[in-house]
Amino acid sequence: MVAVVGRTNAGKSTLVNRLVGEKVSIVSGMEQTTRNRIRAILTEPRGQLVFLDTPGAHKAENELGTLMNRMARGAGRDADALLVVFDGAAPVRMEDEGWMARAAFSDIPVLFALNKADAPRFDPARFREAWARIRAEKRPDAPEPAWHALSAETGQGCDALLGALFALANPCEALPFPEDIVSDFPRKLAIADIIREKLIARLFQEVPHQLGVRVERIDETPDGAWEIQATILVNRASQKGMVIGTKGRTLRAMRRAAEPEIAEAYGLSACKILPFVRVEPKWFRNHFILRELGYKE
Ligand SMILES: Nc1nc2c(ncn2[C@@H]2O[C@H](COP(=O)(O)OP(=O)(O)OP(=O)(O)O)[C@@H](O)[C@H]2O)c(=O)[nH]1
Ligand SMILES: [Mg+2]
Repeated sequence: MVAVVGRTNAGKSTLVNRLVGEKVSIVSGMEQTTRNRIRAILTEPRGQLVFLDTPGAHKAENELGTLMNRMARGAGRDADALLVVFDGAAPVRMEDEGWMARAAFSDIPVLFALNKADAPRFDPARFREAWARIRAEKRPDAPEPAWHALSAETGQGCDALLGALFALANPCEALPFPEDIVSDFPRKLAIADIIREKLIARLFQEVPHQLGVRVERIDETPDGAWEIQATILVNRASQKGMVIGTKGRTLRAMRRAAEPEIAEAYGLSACKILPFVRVEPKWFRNHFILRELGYKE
C-alpha cells in the first residue's frame, strides 16, 4: 500500500492514473481537485500495488478544506511506503517543505517523485537543496529517500518507479484485492467526480472550488444504457447561471465530455446525464452534505 501525498497540483492523481494504466482519479489544473482518498489498484505478474491518492495539502478555508488536509495527513498511517510527489517545474513551496519534514520522521520507506520532468522549467536541484536543509535541521540521520525524476504526463521514469515499489513490496499469501478491479471507489462518487472534472475545465475563478456534485440515482434502461440523475451544488445564485451557461451550453459541454467517458468506463451502450443545478449556500460547511458527497466518514 503506497500513500501518494504532496501539495496540491503536484500531479499526484495524474501519476496514480499513469501507474495503474487507467483513469481512476480526476485531474485538473485547478488546485484542490481531489477531495477524497481514492484507492487505485495495479495487478500484474510481479504482484499487486495499491496506491492511495489523496487531496493535496493547502491552506484550508472551510470545513471541506480541513477535512481534505486531514485525509492527506492521515494517509501514511496504513501504508507500507510513502510516495511524496513534487512539481519539479515549480518553486519549492511551504507545503513541499512540510512533506519533507514529515518524510524525515517517516517509519516507512519514503520515495520522492520529482514530477513534470517533461516541462521546460524542470529543476530538481532546488528540491534536493531544500531536502538537505530540512533533513539537517530536523533529523540528520534520516534515511535518504529514493529520488525519481519522472513525468506522469509522458510516462518517462514511471517504470523505474514501479520497479522500486515492487522491490519494496511485502510478500503475501493472497492478493488483497481481486485481480480485475482498478479501484474500490464507490460508483456514484466516481461518476460525480467525472462530472465535476468536466465542469471544472469549463468554469473560472472561485466557481470550480465551490462546486459539489452528487449522483442521486442511476437508472438502467432495458438496452443497457444508464440515466444518471445528478445534482450540482453551487454556493451562490450567480454561480448557477455560470454552471448552466448561455442557453445551457456549459452543461451540454459537460455532458458531451462526461457521457462517453462514463459509458466507456462502465462498458455501457450509452449514458445520459440529467443534471440539476441547485443553490445551496455554504454547502462546504454543511457536515450532512459533506458526508453525502463522501468527503467525511
Ligand atoms: N507538464 C506536466 N504536467 C503535469 C504532469 N503531471 C501532472 N501535470 C499537470 O498538473 C496539473 C495537476 O495535476 P493533478 O494530477 O490534478 O494534481 P494533484 O496533485 O492530484 O492535485 P490535487 O488533487 O489538487 O491535490 C494538471 O494540469 C496536470 O495535467 C507532468 O508530468 N508534466
Ligand atoms: Mg489529485
